[in-house]
Amino acid sequence: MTRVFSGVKPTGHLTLGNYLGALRRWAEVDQHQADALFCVVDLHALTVDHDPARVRRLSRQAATLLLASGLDPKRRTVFVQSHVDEHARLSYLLECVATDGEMRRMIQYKEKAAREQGRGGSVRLSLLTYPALMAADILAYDTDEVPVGEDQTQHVELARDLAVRFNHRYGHTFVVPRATAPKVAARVMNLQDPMSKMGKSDDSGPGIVYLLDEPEVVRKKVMRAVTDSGQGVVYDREERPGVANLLEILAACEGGDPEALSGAYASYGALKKDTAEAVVEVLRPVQERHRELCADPGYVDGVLRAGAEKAREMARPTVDAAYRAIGLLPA
Ligand code: AQP
Repeated sequence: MTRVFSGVKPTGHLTLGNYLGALRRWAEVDQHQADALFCVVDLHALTVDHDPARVRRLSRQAATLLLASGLDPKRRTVFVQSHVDEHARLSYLLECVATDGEMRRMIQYKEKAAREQGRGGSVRLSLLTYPALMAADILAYDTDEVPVGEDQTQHVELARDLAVRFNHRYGHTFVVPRATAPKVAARVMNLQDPMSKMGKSDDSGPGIVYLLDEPEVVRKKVMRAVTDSGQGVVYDREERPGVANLLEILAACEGGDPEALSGAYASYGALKKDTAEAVVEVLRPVQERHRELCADPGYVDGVLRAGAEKAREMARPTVDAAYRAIGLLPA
């Protein structure tokens, strides 16, 4: 059976981008077709300035939202990264295989480093090295497929390169993974700035739909989305990014094709109204389930404990094999 691994960072409240680009597909497709692990990758949240209490809160919220999105912990493994030591153990070995140059080429590093510097802050070393930790997250589980949004494909490519290099130098140890992206909504854009990704650690609130936004807030954000001054509803990602984004969101929510949908609308207003309602309807069951789960925090804790135990057992043999292969004396 195909092994799938994917994760979400507790760096902010989860967004519609996270849901359409990742969580929904994990719940509706991946967990049924594959032996899948889903992880709250909390160590990644420490790569930028953070408040410890907030990271703890967001980690629990992210785990709860994974379950609320439909991941079934009886069938698949849902856990928190820092509960399984194998990730950090393997990360160091992969740092010894990666090069400084390839880490510095990572787009997320360049963007986030520039953002930190722009705010007058300093750039943490872990922001540069975290793709090695992400590679460890993936490779520790003999992962075949990593379902991610478009923004993460470069990191999965790096994990592939590191696996191939390690296997070549030290003998076959890792499965070489590949990224898979959703057909639509692989990159949901910010409603106020359709040239930028809808990201959860972004500060521009009105352009970001959060999974836990009330229906009225969702409607307001979608109705105020930036479109453009062109005529008619046309699907063109380059020239009409705002309209294309709305069409993609609508298509992802209703299961259609953005280009075909564009023909059904004569005005931006009608498109926005239908998109807003479609988003509200997609989020409704997730929000209801989230409310139920919040009433029983012991259940979520139990799921995460059992998930970590299972994940540890799965990762240990591969990580131990990597320690032996690279030349470390067995304990
Ligand atoms: N806008 C998006 N469209 C489609 N997919 C997206 N994903 C994220 N944003 C979009 C996918 O969601 C999964 C989890 O994402 P993540 O937690 O690794 O990171 P993020 O949400 O991409 O992070 P932010 O908000 O940009 O800021 P940071 O990095 O600081 O948290 C991934 O599969 C991702 O592709």
